[in-house]
Amino acid sequence: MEFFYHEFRAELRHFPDSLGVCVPGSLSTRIAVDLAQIALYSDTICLLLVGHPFPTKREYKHHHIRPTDNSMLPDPRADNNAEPAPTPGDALVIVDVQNDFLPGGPLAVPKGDEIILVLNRFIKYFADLGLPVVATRDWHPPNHCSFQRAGGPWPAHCIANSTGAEFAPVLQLPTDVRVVSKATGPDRDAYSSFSGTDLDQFLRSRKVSRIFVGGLATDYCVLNTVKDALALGYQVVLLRDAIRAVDVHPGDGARAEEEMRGLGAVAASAGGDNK
Ligand code: VGL
Ligand code: ZN
Repeated sequence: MEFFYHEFRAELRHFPDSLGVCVPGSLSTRIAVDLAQIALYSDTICLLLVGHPFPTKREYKHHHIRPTDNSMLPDPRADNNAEPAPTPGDALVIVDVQNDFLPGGPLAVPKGDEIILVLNRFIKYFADLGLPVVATRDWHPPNHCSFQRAGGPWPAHCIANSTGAEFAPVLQLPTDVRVVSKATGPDRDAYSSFSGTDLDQFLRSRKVSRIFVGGLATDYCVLNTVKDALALGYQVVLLRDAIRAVDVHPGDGARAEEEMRGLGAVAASAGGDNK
């Protein structure tokens, strides 16, 4: 049971009303997401994977789900831990939720897969209100300057049109999602989704003044996207449950969050009611 609730703690906190999805961190994401898609419809898969069917809402209520790391706790510094409700003028910006950045990929962000279901909830929320949903993607040529083989810091990742560059299959993007590709030329990297793209233009054309940001990775593309957004005059809501850090240096993610908040980003936790 311990194992079960550890594996499902994010889902249990965010989706007590829905069926669970199995994404055990120990499996490669490519396998896990396929299973997850099936598991959306089948308690049997949960049973096979974790030895226990997904609990019903009633069972959930009788258990105390304890978060195992601080990032899952409501942030006492936030004015209001429930996420601000999206309204006209808001857009959802999902940063680089691509296979190569997920567990099993060459540049895997630890626990990156945990954000997908949280993002799906936000996607539905925004789509139902007719508000813009943007998905950005790293979209590199094979000889991109950020790759180690070209003298850069990273293993090759997100090569344009490869499977690794595809959005996570479980991410339920709306049909009218605005896809923004970045760092598409060999000579420049772009950690910010505004860098060398038409994202600012698009948001302005849709009269957006505030963006809700989630995705990967907290300490690189999320950080730089948020910094540019604030500099461009957008308000930013940082979805703390929907970001994960690479943490090349331990604490990078926490420092990035601190920096974004210091610059004016409002941090919101979807799980503010968790005890
Ligand atoms: C990213 C490292 C290299 C990111 C992109 O999306 O955060 N990180 N390229
Ligand atoms: Zn990259």
